[in-house]
Amino acid sequence: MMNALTVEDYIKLEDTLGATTYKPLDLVIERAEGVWVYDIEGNKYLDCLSAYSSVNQGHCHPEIVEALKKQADKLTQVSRAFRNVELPLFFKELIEFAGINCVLPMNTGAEAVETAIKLARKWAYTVKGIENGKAEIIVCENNFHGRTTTVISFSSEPAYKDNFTPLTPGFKIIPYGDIEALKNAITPNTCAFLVEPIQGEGGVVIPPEGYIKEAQKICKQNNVLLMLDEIQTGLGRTGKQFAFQHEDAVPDVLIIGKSLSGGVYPVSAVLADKSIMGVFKPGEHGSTFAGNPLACAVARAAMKVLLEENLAENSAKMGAYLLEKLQNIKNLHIKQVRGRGLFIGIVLDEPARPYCEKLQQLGILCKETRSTVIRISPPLIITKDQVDFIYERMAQVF
Ligand code: IF1
Repeated sequence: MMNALTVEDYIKLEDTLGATTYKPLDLVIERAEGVWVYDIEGNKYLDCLSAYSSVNQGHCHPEIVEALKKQADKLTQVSRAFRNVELPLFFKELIEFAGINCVLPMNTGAEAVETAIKLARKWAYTVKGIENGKAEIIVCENNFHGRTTTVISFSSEPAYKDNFTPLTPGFKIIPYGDIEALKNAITPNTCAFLVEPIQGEGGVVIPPEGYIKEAQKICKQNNVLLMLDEIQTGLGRTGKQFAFQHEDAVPDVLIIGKSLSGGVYPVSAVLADKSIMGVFKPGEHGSTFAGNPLACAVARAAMKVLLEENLAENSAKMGAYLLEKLQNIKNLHIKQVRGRGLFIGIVLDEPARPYCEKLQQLGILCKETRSTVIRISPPLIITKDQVDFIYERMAQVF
């Protein structure tokens, strides 16, 4: 009988056999439930990353796992060459959930962003009347929309795009949160403005009040599609079902993923009014696993949990409570503590990694972003006592 593998054994295996595209904290997790994850040494941690906001409903939510198991015993995948019972029901429930009347299902967030880019370009040429090949999409500095080649083409982060040339043309980068810059960047060839309502990877950057509403107005005036990437901010994370609801601004194209499946299965989607989505004709876009019955069953359960457990509301309440407590921590290295709902960033004037490593020793898992920001985004099911658990350890470390 082989001896049980140690943490070092697992790390060595992973690092020698796998491509080194990550620098993870050195703990080996073997199970998780709710806000808690457990490593192979029996240590217990409160997850303040929520797998990059893909387990807003908490790890292994019983209702979502149950939906996966039941569907897995019945029908997992048939491709879109045929129809299935789950897909139209998923469409119906997602449209009711988001309030936008047409859905194109995909698998990962990046695929949904790519889909939105193709949608905007086809709309540019066949509806707006832009000369073919000339469509421009405006994006923001410090954006993060995924890792595929076209998407990294408009990243402002050298590490994400250097050495992956030649890049995809047709994108213009403007400063985030700057309405004048948006106005000045629009040309007759502009077909869309793609933006995160709050920049996640960029360091939980919250734009000035009214930015999205203003952007919507300018886009409407110039016949430009407002495309919101809510893959990370959506599904209750910022204290509303979608971050755009903080400003009563509705996007022309909404891009979601991550917690759309509660972290149980890759599910993403693009929503747009039929007058826009209608530009896609049969055979022009697709994906083997997109909209498969297993994905649909899981996503339906994940949305049901968000609604039944009022998780957006809990995110708003617990987020405000945690933000207020964190803002009272006195430490000369803390430049700012900002956030909306349970989407919080502690901005330091020095590397955040050592703080994350100290927090790990105290039973808190969080991840630095942009090297000096500690992102705090626990599952939205978190209780007041668990928020106190986070705060006490944060205060201890600082
Ligand atoms: C990694 C970041 C977070 C996203 C937004 C699209 C996507 C993401 C706003 C693409 C994905 C993930 C990707 C993951 C780490 C994580 C991340 F640090 F990279 F930026 F969350 F902040 N739009 N974000 O946040 O969705 O294709 O991954 O399903 O690549 O390391 P995906």
